[in-house]
Amino acid sequence: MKLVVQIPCLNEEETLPLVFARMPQEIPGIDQIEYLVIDDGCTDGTVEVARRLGVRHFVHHTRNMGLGQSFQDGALKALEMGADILVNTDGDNQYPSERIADLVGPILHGMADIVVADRQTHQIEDFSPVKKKLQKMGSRVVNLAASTELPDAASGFRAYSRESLIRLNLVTKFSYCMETIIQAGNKRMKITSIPIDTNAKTRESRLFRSTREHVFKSAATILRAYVMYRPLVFFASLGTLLLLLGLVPYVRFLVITASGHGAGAGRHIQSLLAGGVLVLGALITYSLGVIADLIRINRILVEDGLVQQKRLRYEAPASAPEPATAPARP
Ligand SMILES: Nc1nc2c(ncn2[C@@H]2O[C@H](COP(=O)(O)OP(=O)(O)O)[C@@H](O)[C@H]2O)c(=O)[nH]1
Ligand SMILES: [Mg+2]
Repeated sequence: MKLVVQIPCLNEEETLPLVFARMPQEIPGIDQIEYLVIDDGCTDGTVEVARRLGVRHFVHHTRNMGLGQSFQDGALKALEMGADILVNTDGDNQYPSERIADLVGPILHGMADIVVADRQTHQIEDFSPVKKKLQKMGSRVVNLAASTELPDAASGFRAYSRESLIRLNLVTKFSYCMETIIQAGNKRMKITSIPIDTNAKTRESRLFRSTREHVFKSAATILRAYVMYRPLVFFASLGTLLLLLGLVPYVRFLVITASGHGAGAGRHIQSLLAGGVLVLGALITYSLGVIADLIRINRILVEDGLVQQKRLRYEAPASAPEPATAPARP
């Protein structure tokens, strides 16, 4: 059983030694632990520091490509390295490396495909009350879209089984955290969570410059993932809302006309127009839902092909059957 611990890094020379200081050397049930650093266009000494710390495997980006792309490239490299389990942790020492053994436990015991560490954000002193609320709300929306019950959907400290890496196909470049959960949930993978305490903050998050940017980008990612997996629910809800809104002025117009005030009805032509536009909007939205659902079906077929390709590429071919011994000639 091989474990690959992956650390995506954007200029982490100062904190990387802290990440390795408590890295487990042995884990029961794991025969081999390897480390993989994703150099996401680092301009400091991250790579040299990592080499000194004993890292032998790297993915290099000549320029910064973002955390989402870094995760995806690292996951493919881990498959190439023959990882049975991949653990992702951050280079800023936010997560407790010494808990990796607990993180991989549910996968080792066949109880989960993905394990997400719960940072218990309500307890983190560095998080403002607004940030705590937003984290909770974000997790709730992700859980709704993924049919999961995870307390901390934005945590980057996770373990993935080899099978889950083969089946996940990510498309967002910005943040993979939410997308992996929504996709894994919709693909009926088993995702569990273990509580952890995070380490003291070493620096500000570089992923988001402000809370507003964080909320906006996360909401966009969740919405896109939701539309991708449940287009009919999304467009049918929106269409029905428009239809109901459109019926209000229509009904008003009909009531006025039916009540016999013919001259009055002529003055309510705006209601007819507003109703017409909204009902038309509803019909267009329903049609978009049908098209999006057809695209979803197409995506499933494309993904099936991708999964087969990954299996052929990364899974060791089953050993060839022994050649049958030729019958002895008389
Ligand atoms: N901010 C940022 N982090 C990156 C990028 N590529 C890789 N990383 C690494 O991703 C991890 C998380 O980044 P961080 O700024 O700590 O974001 P946080 O998860 O909000 O605390 C760190 O190990 C970074 O070094 C990138 O393009 N931007
Ligand atoms: Mg961080």
